[in-house]
Amino acid sequence: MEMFRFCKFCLPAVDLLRSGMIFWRKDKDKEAPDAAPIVPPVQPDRPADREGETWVSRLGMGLGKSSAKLTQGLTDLITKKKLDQDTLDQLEELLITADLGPKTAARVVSEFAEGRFGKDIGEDEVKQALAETITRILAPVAKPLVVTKPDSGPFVLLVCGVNGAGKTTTIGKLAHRWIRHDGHKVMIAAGDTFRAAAVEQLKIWADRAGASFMAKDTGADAAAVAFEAYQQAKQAGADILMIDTAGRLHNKANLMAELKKIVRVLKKHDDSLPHAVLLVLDSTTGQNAHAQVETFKEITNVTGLIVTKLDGSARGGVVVGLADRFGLPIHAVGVGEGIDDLQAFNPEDYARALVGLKS
Ligand SMILES: Nc1nc2c(ncn2[C@@H]2O[C@H](COP(=O)(O)OP(=O)(O)O)[C@@H](O)[C@H]2O)c(=O)[nH]1
Ligand SMILES: [Mg+2]
Repeated sequence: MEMFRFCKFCLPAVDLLRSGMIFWRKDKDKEAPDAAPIVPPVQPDRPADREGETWVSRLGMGLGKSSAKLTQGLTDLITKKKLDQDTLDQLEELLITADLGPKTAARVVSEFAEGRFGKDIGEDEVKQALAETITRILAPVAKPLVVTKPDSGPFVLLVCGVNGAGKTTTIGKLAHRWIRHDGHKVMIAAGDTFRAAAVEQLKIWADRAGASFMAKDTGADAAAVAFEAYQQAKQAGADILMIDTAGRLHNKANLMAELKKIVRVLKKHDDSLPHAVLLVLDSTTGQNAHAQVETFKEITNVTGLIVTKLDGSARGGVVVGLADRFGLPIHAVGVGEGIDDLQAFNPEDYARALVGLKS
């Protein structure tokens, strides 16, 4: 089977950053009734006050809340000249409160202490060293999403995550990237069939991005949507098919059954489907993101993560813990509600922003 690569995704993230191509770069009766779709206003051009902003500066501003805690803590902590056990213990606690989680905090502290114990240390040196250690943890998971279209049909991505994580928004951003920047033909399928508002919201994003859209009636079988969407996407010669899903985590049994059925039904078309299963995580949920990864890994073969809302999160440290614990690729990060606010994950920039260092 001949495959072709969407080569833009294979370029190193640094080149893409430089070139501006930053990206690769209810339970039924318990669910709230339909509300108006939550779709932020279109931003055709960036407002003037955002001109010249780089993603690092946006990330820095967002992570400012995370790093403020950490940097103030470091300033208070590094009062002694020599690095002793007491300082290391306090540093570990500080990293835990910065959402790295106990295991990762212990790892960071032990790597940091190596070769430095009993020696003179200054605040800036501590920040530099922490940034380097955190970069080492993040580097292996910073992997672009490589989309390879098989001859037999579109590349299929299943997008999962709990309600409110940012699935629908992320699908819109991905479609925009692939269509406007890379010229691909994209179809989006509304697998979150529970609420009419969810379908409507996805349709607005599809229109905005210029993607074709496939939906059935509210309450339709999500697996049937996926099955038919694949047929339609294939017929239409689409390069990429993205399938949105519901995220009713409080009814795990239903969620599990629904996602498993979508996968099973897709495999009737082709055993290699879906080609990627993206788990979207809201960074503001902090340590709860760990439980979400565990749950979705149990349900389905998660192939990569997209972490959202890093533009305003005080809990950016959670990304380090996730990388350390699960080792799942982090394909991109969400840094805003706009269509362009999806960026490649750069480990060094992230680590430096987190500890409050300018890039
Ligand atoms: N600030 C910010 N808001 C986001 C981001 N991604 C999504 N959102 C917002 O989070 C809310 C839930 O997003 P939605 O895509 O509907 O989540 P879904 O339930 O998983 O489909 C919406 O108000 C989005 O605008 C992000 O990266 N940054
Ligand atoms: Mg949604």
